[in-house]
Amino acid sequence: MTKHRALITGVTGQDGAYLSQLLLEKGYAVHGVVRRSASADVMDSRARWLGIADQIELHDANLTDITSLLRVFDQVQPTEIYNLAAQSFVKSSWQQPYLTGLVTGLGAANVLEALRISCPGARYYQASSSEMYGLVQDPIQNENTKFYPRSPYAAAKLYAHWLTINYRESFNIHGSCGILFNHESPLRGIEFVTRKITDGVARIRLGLAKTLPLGNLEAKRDWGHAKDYVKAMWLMLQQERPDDYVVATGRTTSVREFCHLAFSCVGLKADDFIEIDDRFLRPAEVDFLLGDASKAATQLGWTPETTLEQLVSEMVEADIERIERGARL
Ligand code: NAP
Ligand code: G4F
Repeated sequence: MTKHRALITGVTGQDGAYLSQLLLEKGYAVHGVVRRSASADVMDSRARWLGIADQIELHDANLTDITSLLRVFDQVQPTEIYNLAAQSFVKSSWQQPYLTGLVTGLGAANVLEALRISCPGARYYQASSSEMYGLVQDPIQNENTKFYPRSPYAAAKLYAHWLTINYRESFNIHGSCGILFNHESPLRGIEFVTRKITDGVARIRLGLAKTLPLGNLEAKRDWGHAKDYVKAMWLMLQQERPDDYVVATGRTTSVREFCHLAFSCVGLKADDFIEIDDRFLRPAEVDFLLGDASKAATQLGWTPETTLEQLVSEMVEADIERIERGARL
């Protein structure tokens, strides 16, 4: 058996794809949990985009079904478990609060229980979120900043976050939480604002759309590149002691400024195309996020490598190429 066996829940998502790529490069056997879907043809589209689909072993399970997790954990006997699966779209969490609590919150309880029963020595990563800071209580958020969740998603993430800390203290598991600020890439889901913008810019540039409808342009986020952020996840599990870390760039940018950057990549002016559409506003908003990742820098040796300008231009270029090729994703 290969020494390092990683099991990733949420392997079909943005971070699951980049984390798989990183772990394969490091010589891991990579296993992923996938939930059964009628759209099996698009299930591993991100891994295919990265050219690694045939190197990941997929297992049929669901975070809401602990028996399915136990079966997979028993079979794989992972040395590291990365719990990335979630209903991760904040806006949907008001439409589906129960489902969000079940998957994003209680799903983590199922994963932790399966770990405790089946492979208690495995190291565990919990995908916590800067969304938990919500109505921010400090101008720059670090590991000591108080949480103030502003969505059903954030409340569910907070449950999973504290449960991981509780399992660390109760059962001595090696469980770490990465409080990751927003991270994006060409593999980002199309519903999130950055990808919606870069896809919209590409469509307008290619003459396929005339406008870009958006919600709150004044919200500010600390945006980094997903490829950089999965390195921090791995580093957390290589530490002797489990702990919790903020992962962020230390730069905050408004949605409006992101639009300006993206449109300027193709020589256009954002103000000529943006339309405000109330359907994209939220019942409660997280107005401002800005992370202080100095603990990750000092203890993990992690710093972000990609600038916002590089991220935006990579995303715009990828969307133009994707549309020109007629590719799905
Ligand atoms: P994502 O692209 O939305 O991926 C979510 C993954 O969870 C998908 O693989 C999805 O599978 C899977 N999933 C959903 N419900 C499931 C269930 N019931 N059982 C099993 N799998 C299920 O998310 P991401 O951007 O990669 O983020 C990874 C994790 O980090 C998430 O937990 C997210 O909440 C958290 N996070 C993300 C950010 C960010 O900025 N990206 C920041 C902080 C924290 P399907 O393909 O079948 O839908
Ligand atoms: O891209 P978003 O949907 O991401 P959000 O809500 O910050 O959540 C993401 O980051 C979290 C980390 O802080 C993760 F935990 C979570 O899983 C997810 O990955 O929205 C960003 C901002 C919001 O303020 C939103 O109101 O953009 C604003 N926005 C403005 N117009 C829009 C739109 N968001 C979306 N999705 N679509 C719009 O048209």
